[in-house]
Amino acid sequence: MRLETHLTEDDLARALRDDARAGLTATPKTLPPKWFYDGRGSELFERITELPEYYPTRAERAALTAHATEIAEVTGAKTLVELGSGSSGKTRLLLDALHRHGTLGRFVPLDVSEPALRAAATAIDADYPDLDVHAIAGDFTRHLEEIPAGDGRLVAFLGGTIGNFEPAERARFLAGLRAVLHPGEWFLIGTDLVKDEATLVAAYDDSAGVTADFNRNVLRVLNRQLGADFDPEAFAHVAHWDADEEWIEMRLRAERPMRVRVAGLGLDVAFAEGEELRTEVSAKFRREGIAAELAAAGFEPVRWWTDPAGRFGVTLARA
Ligand code: AVJ
Repeated sequence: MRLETHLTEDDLARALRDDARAGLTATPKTLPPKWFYDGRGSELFERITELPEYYPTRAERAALTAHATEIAEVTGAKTLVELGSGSSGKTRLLLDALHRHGTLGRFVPLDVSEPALRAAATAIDADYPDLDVHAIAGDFTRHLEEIPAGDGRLVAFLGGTIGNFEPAERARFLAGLRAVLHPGEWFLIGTDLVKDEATLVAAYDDSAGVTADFNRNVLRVLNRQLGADFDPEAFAHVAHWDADEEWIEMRLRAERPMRVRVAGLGLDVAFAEGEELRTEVSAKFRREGIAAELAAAGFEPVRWWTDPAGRFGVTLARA
């Protein structure tokens, strides 16, 4: 197994400082969701995927379980690249199918959380002895060029993580990915689908409060990494469905007026009572919409599947 790091501590620290300064001085205030995922945040996310209300993980797994063999047959992939691989749970469905198909030689997980990446890559390396595991600690908005060269690559971007991008960023990301692939290589993309508001909001505001804890975790990350003095418990978790944008927004609402010192930025941030800090957008998709966005980026959508309940979509597209 090989683990290549494109994220130095310095790099990460600078990126967090830039994001925090820009987001906390903007109106309305925002923070990008990638900073949720320190060790504790990654664990909280794993717990989210097991919550009764959080259907996307199970729904995507159902779709992949039913269609992994077909994915292997259609693509005949030699290398599986996984962007934002996290714990790589669903990846095993693809690895198993490609392995049975007899074409697979290499697995390339890419993730911004090096501890999570190392754990997942080590486990897969042990369980698939004849697979070449080449892990990349990197940011899929910046390090797509670091994907090892080759042909017969299948890039998987699962979990609905593409929903964290706003439309313009999404177009940029898809075009950037298309540019590093050769014609005939493959892209497998998981997208959560538009559905009734109650189901969507419950998935982001579970009764056990795990998502609320996950949301507040970004404040703990800023406290630790930037010497900030946020009181996470003074912020209420908000999950809001924006029907025009067709995305869920997670926010943290200041329950009282606050002045927060961010020592590492030399910055004081004032919150009015009730003021909301946006911490995530999670866009929801429709079949025609994602197909059109893929086509605009130069991909040809060739297969579409959902789980039996039609909650989550998986598109296979050819570069
Ligand atoms: C990992 C980005 C797909 O948007 O559903 C889960 C993150 N946020 N609960 C999602 C998340 C709140 C998740 N993604």
